[in-house]
Amino acid sequence: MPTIETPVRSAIEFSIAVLCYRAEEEIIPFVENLHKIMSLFRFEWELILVANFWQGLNDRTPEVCRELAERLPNVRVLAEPKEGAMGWDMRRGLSACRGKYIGVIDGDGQFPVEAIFSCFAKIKSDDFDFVKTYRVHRQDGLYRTLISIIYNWIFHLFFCGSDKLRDVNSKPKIMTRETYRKMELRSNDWFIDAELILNCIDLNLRVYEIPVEFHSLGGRKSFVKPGAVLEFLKHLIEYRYRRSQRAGKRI
Ligand SMILES: Nc1nc2c(ncn2[C@@H]2O[C@H](COP(=O)(O)OP(=O)(O)OP(=O)(O)O)[C@@H](O)[C@H]2O)c(=O)[nH]1
Ligand SMILES: [Mg+2]
Repeated sequence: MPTIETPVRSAIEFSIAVLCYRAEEEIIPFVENLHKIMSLFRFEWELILVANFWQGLNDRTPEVCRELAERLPNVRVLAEPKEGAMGWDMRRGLSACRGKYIGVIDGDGQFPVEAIFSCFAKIKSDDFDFVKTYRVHRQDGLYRTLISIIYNWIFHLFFCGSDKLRDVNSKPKIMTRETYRKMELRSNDWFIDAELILNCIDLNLRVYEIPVEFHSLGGRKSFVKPGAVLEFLKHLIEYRYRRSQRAGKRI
């Protein structure tokens, strides 16, 4: 059974981590579609299915992902008991990526898989450090759009210079391995997306953004609660404090 410990076969050009949290069977069409398109590439690539789970919850996602990895080549599965929320999963997924270019996307189908290829083509052809999308059309309703507007507004208020970058939480996010290696990421929750962008700013990286359409959720209700904005605010204050501490040490 393919696991994350699979030894390195050869130089992998591109790895993409797919966040599959509690997706169960709904992850199948997304992965099959992504795999079909990736199979057209003539270089080495891999898909990392992040199927981490909360112990005690009845969640079939790990076994669904393992079945996918058994029948689809170049697919590996991360299925560990969760020690954190989305940020923890994202960091685990990115760290498992072995490619020269690495990235992450949600597996709930809200972002079109094609966006992965637009981002990958851009980072490769124009030598950027980090390429992400921003959502121009959202079909996920007023509630989520409003939360995102408040989220981004607070972010830009806190960090001058960040206003050149739109839509902190949009994915896919693709970067070079070298970029990821330089970053200092510690968030276990939704703040991870902001942390990635703040690292881009602090490290003065070359970032490019591509417009994307964001689809509705379909079956399930949004996982994002209004409290996420307060949690975000708390993390922003902490990040600013840490940043000033770092600057203080350098003087
Ligand atoms: N909510 C949640 N998502 C997680 C977690 N771990 C990983 N994820 C992944 O994070 C991705 C983004 O989460 P979503 O809840 O879809 O975030 P969103 O699209 O901004 O918001 P909604 O779709 O409205 O819930 C999903 O693809 C999940 O697989 C977790 O602990 N909680
Ligand atoms: Mg979603």
